[in-house]
Amino acid sequence: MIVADYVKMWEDLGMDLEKHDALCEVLPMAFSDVYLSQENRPDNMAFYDFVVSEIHGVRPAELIEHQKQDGKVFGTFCVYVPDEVVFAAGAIATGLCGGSQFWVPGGEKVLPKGLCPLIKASVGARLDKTCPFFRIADMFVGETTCDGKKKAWEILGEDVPMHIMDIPQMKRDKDIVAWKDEIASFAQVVEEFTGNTINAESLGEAIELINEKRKALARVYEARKAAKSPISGRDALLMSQIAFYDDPARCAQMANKLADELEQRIADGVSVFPEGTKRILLTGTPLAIPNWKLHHIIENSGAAVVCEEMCTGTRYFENLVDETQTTLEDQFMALSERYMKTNCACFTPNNARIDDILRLAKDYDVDGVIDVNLKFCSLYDVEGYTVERALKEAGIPVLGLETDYTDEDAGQLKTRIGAFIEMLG
Ligand code: BJ8
Repeated sequence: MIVADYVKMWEDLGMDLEKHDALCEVLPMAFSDVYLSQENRPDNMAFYDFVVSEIHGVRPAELIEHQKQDGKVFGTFCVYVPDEVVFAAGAIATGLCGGSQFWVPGGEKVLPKGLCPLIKASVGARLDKTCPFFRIADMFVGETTCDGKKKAWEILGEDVPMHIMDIPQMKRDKDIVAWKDEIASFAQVVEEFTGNTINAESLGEAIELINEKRKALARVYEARKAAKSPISGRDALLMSQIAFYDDPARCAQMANKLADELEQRIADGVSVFPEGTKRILLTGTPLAIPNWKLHHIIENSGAAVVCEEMCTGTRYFENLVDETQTTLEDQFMALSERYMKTNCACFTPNNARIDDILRLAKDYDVDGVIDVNLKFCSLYDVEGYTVERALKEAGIPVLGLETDYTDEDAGQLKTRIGAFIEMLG
């Protein structure tokens, strides 16, 4: 990791350098273990390797440069928050979900231990001053998706300007309208905070920008459907994770380059896995960077992760926003319609997620599904019952797992995953 040039920047951000050094020491080791040990990786993964090697340097420096030009940065935690509105006001949106155990103890200083690690890590990253992204964001945008997040925002809101979006819990017509109104209110907040006006033209451009990113990510996923996998699950996950905070135009460009290479690999019959490798669909709670634990274990156990029905996966890019609307009101509605097609367990009923999982299992021709739950996420935990029942009824082998960010359960996970893969034949 090249850190020297960034120390001054981190100091200026008020970061705890000593603690941050500890993170900088472990991350490259973990990355090299999970990623650089792989063989025959696509050449275009070099970009993503570079981003990780300077994870707290390059993009934070760009965001700070944007702020120097009077631009604002909004930090978000959920795929329902419409980035389009932020970019339409000349601001930048960046994902902030924490995916490392390193930040969890910091979160546990103010939150109960029995809470999902994603929330604890996100709060800890801010309060412990060990992540530049959490220092840079001028405003945090929370949502009322789950109880843990909803209450954690109250604590984070004491430390940083916070706007909360009130997300409906059902998807009736009136809920789609309510989310449209919530998006319109968010647009007002963004306008006031940035001092910039959002009009139909700027919002239309932002809608196209984010749609292009979705299409590029979708191309990479499309390539993963090939019988000979041109990319490992780990590498595809890394692309998805980085997409949350990279510049959207560059994200689309790099994902398209990667997709070009993968399509060529498919044409040439190149695979990163031996013939007959079992294909796994992962479904469940998101895997925020640098949470690579399950992919690493699954792929080291002789199977391939070919798709993730997760927010760090298909939920992030499936469905485009209608680009044909020409008034703000209609564009807000188009945004609401697209975002409400995403199927998170925070909604009830959530049958469409079951349909998604069955569809993806078929499209990606999987041999089995691993349903993953982050410890203490009761939404996905309860929904696991319906997910696993539907898969069994469809004759698709399924393994339900619960885990967190520690390595404490790695041995047990290896045993269970190994047995599951063996059972696939
Ligand atoms: S759309 S999955 S990003 S809410 S934080 S719900 S894991 S207990 S992250 Fe999420 Fe939006 Fe839904 Fe996706 Fe559970 Fe943890 Fe809550 Fe979580």
